[in-house]
Amino acid sequence: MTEKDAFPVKGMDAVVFAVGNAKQAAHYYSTAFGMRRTAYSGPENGSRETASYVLESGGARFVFTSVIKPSSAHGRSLAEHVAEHGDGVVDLAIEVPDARAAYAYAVEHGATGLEEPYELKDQYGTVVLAAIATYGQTRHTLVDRSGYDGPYLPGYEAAGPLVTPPKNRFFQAVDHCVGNVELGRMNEWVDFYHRVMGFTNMKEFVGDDIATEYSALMSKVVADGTRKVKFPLNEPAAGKKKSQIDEYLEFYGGPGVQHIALATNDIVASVRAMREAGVEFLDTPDSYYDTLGDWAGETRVPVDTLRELRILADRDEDGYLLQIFTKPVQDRPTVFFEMIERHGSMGFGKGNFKALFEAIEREQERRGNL
Ligand code: TYF
Ligand code: FE
Repeated sequence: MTEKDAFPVKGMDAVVFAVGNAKQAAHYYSTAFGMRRTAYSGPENGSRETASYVLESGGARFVFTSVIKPSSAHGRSLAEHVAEHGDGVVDLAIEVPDARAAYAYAVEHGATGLEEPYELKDQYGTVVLAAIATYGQTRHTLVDRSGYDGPYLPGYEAAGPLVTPPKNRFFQAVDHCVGNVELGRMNEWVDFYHRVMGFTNMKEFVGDDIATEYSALMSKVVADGTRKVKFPLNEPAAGKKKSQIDEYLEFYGGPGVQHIALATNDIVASVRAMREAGVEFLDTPDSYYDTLGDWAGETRVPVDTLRELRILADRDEDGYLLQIFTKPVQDRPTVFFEMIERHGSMGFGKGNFKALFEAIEREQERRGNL
């Protein structure tokens, strides 16, 4: 970290989803992703307009909100978000030590302010929040919860798990959150995070060499100084086939969050449990595993187990990682998840792009979108 970080962040605060039916989404993420509900806000405790379920897995926090009966601009805009984009991410909320300072810095450096700094208070204390716009209709709420000791935010009540949680959690943190933006606009958004949040590039990027060979995407990764918040940004690349990013943009109705990567300590146990619970993962051809050992080398998991579960492996000069991608988790071919187990590598699985993108294209073809 530099001596004086212009835009200090503590980490991801929450990934907030607007969905058609938060009650059922919360159940899915409880059973299929092993998450436990920790807080709730709805008509039973004074929120007439929206119902929100807060689910956690270690340090990762997801919030699922749906509109019960729109009665304010807030409710109408949430309902519109779901109508336009389907279930999706409305907010990548970032925890900061000082939300007022963070907001002032961001707006001074060109961010669009959506919510001026404001306070929420209840018996557990005070939270300071502010919000700025990012790509599409996605926002970053800046959250200072240092003066608060409650279940999530003032207005929420503590609530227990919806199902018996698994003995071992499936993941313990959000590793990175990926945005898809329009053709030709990736660099603008990279600049946005540099300017507005003082983020810097991580070394992994996917240029047009890879993009055209695999007909997929171009990608750069920005991160805060401590590398706790990592945001890859994709734009479509024109190749032989329709880019997977174009398919997303078409069905999401514009830019938005493409995937959330979840850090796990035991990808084998987690993927087994998630498969058993009905989560669908992208398939990888057997041939991938025939040569995997030659270039990825030894990992803690035998190749036969990686093959059985269709887990990918990649290695760079710092170490290796194991990863796997779910299929889209709603009917629209939009948002999906990644499970990632890192052993030294700070990369994003570049060595797997060919196998991965071919798998994604097989799915695109099945949907008739290629
Ligand atoms: O976050 C990343 O950049 C990696 C690579 O559709 C990736 O997970 C990029 C695009 C994609 C799936 C994975
Ligand atoms: Fe990823």
